[in-house]
Amino acid sequence: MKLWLKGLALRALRSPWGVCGVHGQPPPPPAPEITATWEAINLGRQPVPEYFNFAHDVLDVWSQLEKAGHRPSNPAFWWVGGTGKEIKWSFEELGKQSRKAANVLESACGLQSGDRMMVVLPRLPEWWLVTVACMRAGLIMIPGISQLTEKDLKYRLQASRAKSIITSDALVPQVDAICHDCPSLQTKLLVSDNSHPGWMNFRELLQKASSEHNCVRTKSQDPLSIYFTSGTTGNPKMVEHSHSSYGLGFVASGRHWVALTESSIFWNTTDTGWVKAAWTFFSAWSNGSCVFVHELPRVDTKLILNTLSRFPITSLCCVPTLFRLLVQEDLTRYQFPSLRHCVTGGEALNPDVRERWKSQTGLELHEGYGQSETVVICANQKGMMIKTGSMGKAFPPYDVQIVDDQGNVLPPGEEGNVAVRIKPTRPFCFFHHYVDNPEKTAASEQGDFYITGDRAFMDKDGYFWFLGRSDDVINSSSYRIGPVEVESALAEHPAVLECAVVSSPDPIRGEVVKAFIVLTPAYSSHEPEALTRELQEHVKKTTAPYKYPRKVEFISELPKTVSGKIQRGKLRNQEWGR
Ligand SMILES: *[C@@H]1O[C@H](CO)[C@@H](O)[C@H](O)[C@H]1NC(C)=O
Ligand SMILES: *[C@@H]1O[C@H](CO)[C@@H](O)[C@H](O)[C@H]1NC(C)=O
Ligand SMILES: CC(=O)N[C@H]1CO[C@H](CO)[C@@H](O)[C@@H]1O
Repeated sequence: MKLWLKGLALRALRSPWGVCGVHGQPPPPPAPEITATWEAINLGRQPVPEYFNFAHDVLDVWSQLEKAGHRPSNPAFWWVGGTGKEIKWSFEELGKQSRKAANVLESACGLQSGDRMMVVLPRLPEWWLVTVACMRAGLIMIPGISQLTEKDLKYRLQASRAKSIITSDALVPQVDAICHDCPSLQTKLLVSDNSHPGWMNFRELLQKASSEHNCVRTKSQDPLSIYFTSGTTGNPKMVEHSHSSYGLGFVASGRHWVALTESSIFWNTTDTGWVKAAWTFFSAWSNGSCVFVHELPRVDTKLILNTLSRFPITSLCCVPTLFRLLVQEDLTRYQFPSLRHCVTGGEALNPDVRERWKSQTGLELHEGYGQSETVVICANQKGMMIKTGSMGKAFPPYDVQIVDDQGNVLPPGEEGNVAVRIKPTRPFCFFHHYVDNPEKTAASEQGDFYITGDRAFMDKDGYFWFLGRSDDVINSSSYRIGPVEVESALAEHPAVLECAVVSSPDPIRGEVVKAFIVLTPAYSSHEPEALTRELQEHVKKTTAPYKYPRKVEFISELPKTVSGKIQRGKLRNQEWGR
């Protein structure tokens, strides 16, 4: 029996029971005792162990706890397909399947610890298996969305020098078209019931693979994953996270923001390719919760609401734009008998959405904030007083401040950069660096802080108020206007289904506020000029008058990312003819 966890200094895990639960050994310590240690590490109260691997040190531990009856009979993973087919795995089954998957990656694909692998799959159970298998085999996983174009794929494969890619039918033609230009790519794995020449069939290989596998012994700081994150200029950057940053960085937020317990069933509707998809299972599985997934072939509000009422889902996370669509439905026609706790993040939550969700379901919406480079750094924790429109307070152990461009801390009420203190000690849950890009890494730091690139202010009670990405803030006659405030004001008007606010050129003021608005059906045939004036007056009354949109355009749909976030940059470029 390997005692890798020696370095963890965990009384619980250092017991002879260890992590392997050998027959005849004393019973494992109670689960909360073990998870409390993980939380203590997350909070910086205990040192990060030298070696850490989430598959081995968390999932396999839960497998043992489950066997010992220290966990309710919930599945660990519950998948519902578009046709209604269901898959449920216990931690033990997840362990077995992911060990087989690790053997496929090592034997059939010849991948070795430290190799990089691109994983581009829709919400199929294999995504979770391959993710865990990469940890077991020590492979560095590079997630991507299924909507990637040939150009995107080529850039990502070349920049990352990935040795293998696993994807589904949809992307086969694109990969085949560019793989000759990607010399590092040695194997292509397909998750499908069909076969394609030049591709290995993952499902067939998985069936035949052995379920015996020795987890690679990874150091806490070894790379776990690389995420491509797009800025507004230049090529996407590669954000590298380590085994401990993600594996131990979500314990506390899972407990206190998502309020998960071992009997929770947590559904996060966001796409797997979206960079932070893994957040969900790190927070859920570290507390022994169940990860619920619906294949959701398309965004369908009725399907989402039906799923919430049919399945015993206790905890829900959707992006704010999706909650905005859900509250347009008549929610009184549905009952969500198990739902207890709802969270949101990824973009700003407009106050009216929170109020409408709450009045119709009786449930609070807890907003959290973080980015691909970090973990959750601000949140409205369970039980905290929520101020409508604020993204909550700094989440422990992070020292989040508003700083100027030189890294000086600004007083409450002043707008500045959202920043996290990284000196003298860089929080271990932060990204390591931008791969192959030391200039970018250096540019993200100012003084003692990591600069997120978002603008906000903090009030005297320590609550943060998001204004927008730095590039999204509008500078009109030297007045600084955050798009989010204007959007939230507009959103309160019954004519507005969705909206996005960006800067638009103006000969006198340099820039002015422009609103792109999608109307609710009841208003879609209103006279546009009268409606524009009505909306402008509404904003002047709701927020400071200088923020009103001088330009308004009604459109049928807003540009969005696959994860449903509004792409203001696209609209802004269109305005400025870029
Ligand atoms: C839900 O998933 C999205 C992206 O996949 C992620 O950004 C978000 O943090 C997740 N939410 C939680 C509570 O884990
Ligand atoms: C805002 O625009 C004015 C000119 O209209 C300029 O002088 C000022 O530097 C700009 N401020 C910022 C923060 O870009
Ligand atoms: C098994 C376990 O550790 N459960 C914990 C999950 O998180 C809650 C807090 O949200 C703890 O109270 C439980 O002990």
